[in-house]
Amino acid sequence: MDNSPLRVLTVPTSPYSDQKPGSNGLRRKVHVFQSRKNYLHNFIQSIFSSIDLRDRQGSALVVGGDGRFFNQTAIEVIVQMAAANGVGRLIVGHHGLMSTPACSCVIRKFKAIGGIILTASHNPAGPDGDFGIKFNTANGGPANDGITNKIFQLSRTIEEFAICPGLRLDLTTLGKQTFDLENKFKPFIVEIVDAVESYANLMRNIFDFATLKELLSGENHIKIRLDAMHGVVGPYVKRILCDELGCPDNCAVNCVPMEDFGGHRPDPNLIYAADLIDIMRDGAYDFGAAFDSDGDRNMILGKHGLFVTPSDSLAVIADNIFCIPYFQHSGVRGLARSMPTSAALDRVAKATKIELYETPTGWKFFGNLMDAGLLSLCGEESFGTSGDHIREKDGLWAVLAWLTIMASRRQSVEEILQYHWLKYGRNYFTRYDYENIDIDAACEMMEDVELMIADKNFVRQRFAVEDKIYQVEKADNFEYTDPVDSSITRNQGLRIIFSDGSRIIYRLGGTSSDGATVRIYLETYDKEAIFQETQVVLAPLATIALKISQLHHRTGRTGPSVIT
Ligand code: G16
Repeated sequence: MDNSPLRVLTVPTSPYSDQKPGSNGLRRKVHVFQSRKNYLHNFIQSIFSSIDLRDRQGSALVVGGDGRFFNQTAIEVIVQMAAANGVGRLIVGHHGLMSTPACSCVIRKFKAIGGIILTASHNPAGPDGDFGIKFNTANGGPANDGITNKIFQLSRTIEEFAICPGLRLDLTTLGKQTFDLENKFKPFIVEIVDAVESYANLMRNIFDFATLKELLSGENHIKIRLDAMHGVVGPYVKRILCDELGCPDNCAVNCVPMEDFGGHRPDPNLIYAADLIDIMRDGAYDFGAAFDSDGDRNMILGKHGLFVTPSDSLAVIADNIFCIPYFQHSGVRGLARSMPTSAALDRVAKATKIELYETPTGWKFFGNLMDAGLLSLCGEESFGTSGDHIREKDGLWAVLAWLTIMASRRQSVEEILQYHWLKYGRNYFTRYDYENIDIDAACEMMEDVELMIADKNFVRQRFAVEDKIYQVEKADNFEYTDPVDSSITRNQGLRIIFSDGSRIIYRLGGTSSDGATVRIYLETYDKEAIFQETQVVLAPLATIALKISQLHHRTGRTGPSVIT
């Protein structure tokens, strides 16, 4: 065996102009990473270069991914580049796998300077699918705009990258591996960790596992069904729900992570998790949930596949927050939702006199509030919910929160939801997604709508559909001033708010790798009529939204690709 120190090379490269991270990281088709020379290397070098060399040396960095196609290849490159870029120690998930919430947990546990998470989240995978790279900072949360802009600027001028091509890592064995590098005094250390155990430990300190065990496997236990959609969260579900809380093995399906997620899109919503809803329809299960590929998103279902909108789920957790032991100890400092998320949470905040924050879409905005001790629970309409135990959204945490509430209230999902609507009224909410739209057409639509709503006569304008009349009270392009550092984030979605509180919001999605995604968010509130059909209630607003935007006419589409 050759024990000579590994060589560190500096390799010349040419920059790309399109490595700007979106809502959460850089997401591109796999073939872009494979076919464009050094596309991966350039972005990874830009991440390392964005961290001061003194901060890199001697400190730890976490690496893991959702196991999708290209995960292993990328990890090999990242390890070789981390060694060459002076990173003191790497903490890598066993087999290269780590869910996004676990990564946040591990960054915080090891006091790392940050983490690189390989995932394109709910986007499809495989050789024809997507790959993605996220960079999280020392607080465990997604890098803020200042940092991602710096990475983007570096990627546009990069001339070389450093790599240690001879470094070979064994991802299958837990524990430390050390490597001697040429011209370096200290060895480079890689530690392969059991992220599932670190995460399970955190959950044991947040929830009362004895209560949950009674609910899930005691004498009068409920029946649940969890769909990991072949993403990375499967082993976490198995270890916590089955091994520890006593759920039967067959309650957790699609728990083996696969490179192509079994050919399905790992997106926990009414369209892509339709199998779970179908199976639950006959009433055999009391509770159901699905997760996305990296385990940060969740969809909550009650008996017969009753769908709990993420906005309602957040409001219900907020209203019952003291059922959760963690919050009994820590107290609740503040609640937050992203702007497009329904105002159901606002009603709970008002009633409980807890401060509420409305942030732009993207989990990174919550992190600042949490670090400043202002925020305890937050969520987004895009199936994200979490507390301040980490700095990411956390799918399995949301499931354990719901199960804790069910155990504490001794009620079903349906009873809990109905009680909530009776108490607060109901915020009907839906989202229309138009995927893979021509980028120019989408931008033109947004520009035209912005011009239209900026007209001083737009406010007070009335829109009538059948017997419904809506009068505009306010219209703007949402802008956020961070209460902690006063940074301003502009252009976060066009809002039309009517006098009865109903809203139409237009926003361009920031997570697609192909064309543009136009999202239209519709919301209306009813204090009394809480049992209506969401799509029926919101149909007039949808008509108005399409009339204002002329979206179908502009794009030739006849309807959304996904309705949530
Ligand atoms: C990411 C962010 C979320 C955000 C979502 C929005 O989700 O982490 O905070 O709500 O994007 O997506 P879009 O910009 O397409 O509407 P994920 O789960 O894809 O990382």
